[in-house]
Amino acid sequence: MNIFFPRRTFLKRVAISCFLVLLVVIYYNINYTALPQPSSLPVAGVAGPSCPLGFYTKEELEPHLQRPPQDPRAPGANGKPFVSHGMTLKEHYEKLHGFNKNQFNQFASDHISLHRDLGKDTRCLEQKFWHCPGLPTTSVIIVFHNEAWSALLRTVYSILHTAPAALLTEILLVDDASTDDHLKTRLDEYVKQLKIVRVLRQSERKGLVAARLLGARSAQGQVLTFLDSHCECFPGWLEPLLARIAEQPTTVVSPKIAIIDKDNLKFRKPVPKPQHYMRGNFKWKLTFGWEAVPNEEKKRRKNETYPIRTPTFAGGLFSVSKSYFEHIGTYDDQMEFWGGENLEMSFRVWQCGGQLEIIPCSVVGHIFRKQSPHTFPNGSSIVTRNLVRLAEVWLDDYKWVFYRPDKKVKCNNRCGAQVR
Ligand SMILES: [Mn+2]
Repeated sequence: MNIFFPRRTFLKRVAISCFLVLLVVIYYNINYTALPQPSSLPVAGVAGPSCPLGFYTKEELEPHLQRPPQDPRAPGANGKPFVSHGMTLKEHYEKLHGFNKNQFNQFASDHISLHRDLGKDTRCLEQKFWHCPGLPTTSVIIVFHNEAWSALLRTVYSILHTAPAALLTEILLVDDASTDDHLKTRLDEYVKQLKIVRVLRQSERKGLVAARLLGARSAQGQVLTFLDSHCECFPGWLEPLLARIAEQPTTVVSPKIAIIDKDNLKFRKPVPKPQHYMRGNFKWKLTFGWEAVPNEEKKRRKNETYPIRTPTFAGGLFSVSKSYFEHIGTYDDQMEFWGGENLEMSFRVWQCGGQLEIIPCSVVGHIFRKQSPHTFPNGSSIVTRNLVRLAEVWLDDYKWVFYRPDKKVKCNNRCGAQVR
C-alpha cells in the first residue's frame, strides 16, 4: 500500500508532493546559507557581534596630534598663499634654487608652518559614520624621492592632525633611494618621536610601483591609503574613504584632489556649491586626463556627499582594501619607475569586478607641478614599455587602437607582458 497517498485524489497527491518538495528545498537552503561562505573578499569593516549601534562620536575620531595654536598672520596660515616682501639677494637665490630642485616653491614651503590649519569643510557637516560595519583601519603609504623636508613633513603632520588615531595604524614613508642628506639619518631620528611613522628604504632606485609594493607588504592596516609626498589633508578626509570601503570592499576610492599652488602654496579649498566636479578619463595613446562629470552621472548622484564613479584615476592618492588589492594581484610589478601605472590600476579594478570612485567629502591637497624634477634612466622608453604592457595585458581586442596612431611603438622582447 502507498503510505503517502492512501485513497487520495490525483490533485491532492500533486499538492502533497509539491509541499514535500518545498520542504526539502527549504531544508537545504537553510543548511546552505548557514554554512560559512567562501570569502575571497573579506569585508574591510569590523562588524561583528560586539559592534555597537549608532554613529562614531567626535571623541572616538580624535586624531593622534592636536594642532598647535595657529597664528592667523603667519605665512600661508589658513591655506592662504605665501607672500614674500622685501626679499634679500640671498633669499632670492634660495628661492630660485629651491624651485629648480623641486619644481615648486620650496622657499615658500619652508616658511609655512608644518602644522598649518586649513579651516573647515562646510559641505559635509551632516556626514556621520556608522559603528556597524565599523570603519576599517588604514596604513598610509607615502613614497618619496629627494622630497623637500618641509613638504614631506607637512604631509605627515597633516595626516597626524586629521586622521582618527583609532583608524590610523601607521604612516609608512618609503624612500625610493633618495640621495639628499636630510632624508637619511636625520629623517630616521626625527620620525622616532612621531611613534607611528616608519621609514622603509629601497637601496636601489626602482620607482613608484616597486616602492608602493614594498610599503603594501609591510602595512598592518586593513586598508592601504597611498599619498604623494607633497600633500596636505583637509579635516575629515579619511573617514569618508574608509566608510565607502566598509560599505563596498571592492571600491577603490580617491579623495577630491585640491590644488596647492606650486608658486605660493595657496590651498584651493572646497567651496559649498561647486560648479562642477572632474573625473578621470584616458586617451587611446594611454595618457590620463580629466573631464567634467557627465550629465548621466550627475543625475545618478543623490546629494553632494554621493560618490562619483570615474573610469580612471590620477593614481597618486587613493585608498583600497588591502585584501582586495591582493585579490586583484596588486600592481603590475614589472612596470618600471613611473608612467601608466595609474591606468593599469584603473583597468585592473574595473575588469576584476571592482569600481573606482571619487569621494567628494574627502579632500586632499596636492602640489601640482608642470614637470617632474626627477629623471630616470631611459625615461621615455620606460614609459612606452609600461604602456605597451598596459595595452597587452588589459586591452584585449582593443590594443590595436593603441598601436595604430604611432607606428613606432613596437613590443620588443623586453615587454614580456604577463597576460592574466
Ligand atoms: Mn605628486
